Amino acid sequence: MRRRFACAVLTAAVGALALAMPANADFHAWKDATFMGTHWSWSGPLDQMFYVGGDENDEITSFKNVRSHSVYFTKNYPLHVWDVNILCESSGAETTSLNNYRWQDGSNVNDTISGLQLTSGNPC
Ligand SMILES: [Ca+2]
Repeated sequence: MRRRFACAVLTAAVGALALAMPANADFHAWKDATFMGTHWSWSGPLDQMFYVGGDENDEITSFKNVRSHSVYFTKNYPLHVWDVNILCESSGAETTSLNNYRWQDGSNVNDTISGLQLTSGNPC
């Protein structure tokens, strides 16, 4: 009985969290650690890779995915078919420093993101 109640509470909490993060919310990133420095945000396009922009390229250090859907990061843009350096961050994911992240090639993610894809689903 207690387990069933806990499960119901957890389900309600997850549901409330999903409602709190609308699909069309912006993805947020900052130039410096701990969400400091220049702030950037993107709301689209959806489901296609795009260049982060000249000022943002190779500068992102912290981020918050407040969307209800996943976001892909790529080290390079455009992404070539042989390029394995892609990360998927789920809804609610955030970090105070991308120095804690590594690409598939082993290199540090900090100050190296060039492409983003805001998905309309939850692939990761
Ligand atoms: Ca930076």
